[in-house]
Amino acid sequence: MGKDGWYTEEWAGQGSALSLRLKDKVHDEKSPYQRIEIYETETFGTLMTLDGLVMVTDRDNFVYHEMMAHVALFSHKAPRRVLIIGGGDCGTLREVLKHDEVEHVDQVELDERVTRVAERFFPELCVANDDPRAHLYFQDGIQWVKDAAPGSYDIIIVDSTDPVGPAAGLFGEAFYADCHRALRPEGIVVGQSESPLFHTELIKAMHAALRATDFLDVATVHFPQCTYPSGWWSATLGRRDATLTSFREDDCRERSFATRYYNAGIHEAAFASPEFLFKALL
Ligand code: AG3
Repeated sequence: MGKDGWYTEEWAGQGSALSLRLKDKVHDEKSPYQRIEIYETETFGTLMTLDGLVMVTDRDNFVYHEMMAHVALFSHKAPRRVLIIGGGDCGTLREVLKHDEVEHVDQVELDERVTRVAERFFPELCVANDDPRAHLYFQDGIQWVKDAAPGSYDIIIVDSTDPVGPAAGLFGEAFYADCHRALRPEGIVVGQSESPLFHTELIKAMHAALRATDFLDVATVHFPQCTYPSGWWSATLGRRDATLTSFREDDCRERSFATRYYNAGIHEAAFASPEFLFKALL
């Protein structure tokens, strides 16, 4: 907490930053993996940071979590078995479990403390943690996918931090090759892929790595995320054996659960590529 009562995340090399006005710092710990801090902000509710980077605020996390879950799940004709790598705050898990056809979810988060802290300070993100379909493991997700039996999952969601430190391996070819093997035919891997504006090269590299590991179709979806670098965020999907151009539109329109950002119109619109990115990905 800065002396001036603001929390600021500076965006290295981008000459810009995000600041949120704070009411209070309510938690600060060093886990074996990282520093976990919780603040009460004036207008964004509770804020969680990991090693000083914004992960979740009450006010805008719904956009990210809905896009990480529903785009992939409605793109698949029968998503039954889902793997979430990371996702310790459990917001993505909550969205995945809204789908009645999902029978089994493994969530593999490296740092158990992130989940315990989320249970205390973001209880609404953790409401589904006791769902009998949810299985929480606290270990290395890269190793988990390496060890997974071929064809274990329909969907793999990589809800990670930035591609530095332990998360770096979640953006590369070796990891995607393991995902390809762990997925059933027509399975989908989706990973958070940073800012289209600030991290174009990363998105380019993810597309190349997914294609190099035999994913038939690769696409990036876009959404606003006002507390992440540049305020504009993305997720990149790779699909085995099928394209990403259609989705279960009727099921999506008639879904039995509430969303606040995602709907059928957003699903279609989110795949539209800005011209600079389209050119970068040619
Ligand atoms: N996923 C974090 C995206 C990275 C944010 N980067 C940053 N603030 N520099 C967050 C986990 C949400 N479940």
